[in-house]
Amino acid sequence: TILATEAEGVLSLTLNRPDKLNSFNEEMHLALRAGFERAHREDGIRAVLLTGAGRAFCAGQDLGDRDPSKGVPDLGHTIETYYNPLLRLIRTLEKPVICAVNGVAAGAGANIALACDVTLAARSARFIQAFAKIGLVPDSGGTWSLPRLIGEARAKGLALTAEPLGAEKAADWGLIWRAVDDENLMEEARALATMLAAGPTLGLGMTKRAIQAAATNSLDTQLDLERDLQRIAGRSADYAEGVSAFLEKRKPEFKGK
Ligand code: LHQ
Repeated sequence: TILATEAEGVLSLTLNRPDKLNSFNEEMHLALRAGFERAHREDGIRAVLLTGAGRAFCAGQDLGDRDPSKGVPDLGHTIETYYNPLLRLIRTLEKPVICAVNGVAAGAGANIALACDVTLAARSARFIQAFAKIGLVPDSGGTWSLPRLIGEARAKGLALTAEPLGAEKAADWGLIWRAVDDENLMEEARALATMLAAGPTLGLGMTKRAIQAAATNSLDTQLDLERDLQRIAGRSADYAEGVSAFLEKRKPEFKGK
């Protein structure tokens, strides 16, 4: 249910249940989690690229997976067991996570894409906060990320109406990094992931951490955090290499250390 390949420091994870629009069942959840756990564990992995197989990115939870004979489901348990650990793994990974939204991203699928660090989308892709259509509340961090990324008015508009938002508009609004012509999406996403994986990934990881911390920190706390992280970055081999390469007018060779 997940295709995992590694090349040039990039772990590519592809959601692979195309006939179900890559919606999540338990097996896919566990496989995707294992992929992100591997990215946490292995130093050789310096960036992750997440995408979907077929015409969709991800249609959220597999709604056909529910067995009505088992009575009223406890969705809180599903969230606690599967979605929240995944979201925490993505956000706490101190390596860039690039998402290539190749087609429709609905429900939890949309919000997982928004939790990634740099999200590109094919021009034909759409983001749908589908929850409202079935009586649910946005999950996978959507109620946190949407207002932060696009403001409360647009967040509520999307979440209450479940109106699809095209990739172009998503980029204009600041929901994602960039909309890309369909035929160029994967090439651009791979180039970006490879470039970041060859970068000073210790510094990039701390940059991710700092920007995320800003959502809840005061300016004073944030200035202290920047001081502490810069102290660490300043002692890194990558900083020494970056400055040497600059002065010697050559390309730096970063090791992520
Ligand atoms: C699907 C799905 C799907 C199963 C398409 N499941 N089969 C967390 C905790 C616990 C429980 C609940 O949820 C959550 C979080 C969530 O993610 S809630 C939101 C769940 N997702 C949705 O409500 C989206 C449902 N899907 C759609 O609205 C449409 O399929 C979209 C807009 C994604 C795509 O529309 P189309 O391009 O027109 O494709 P389609 O609707 O024809 O779908 C193609 C096939 O995929 C179809 O099967 P079939 O056998 O008829 O070809 C769909 O039934 C199946 N499929 N999404 N989530």
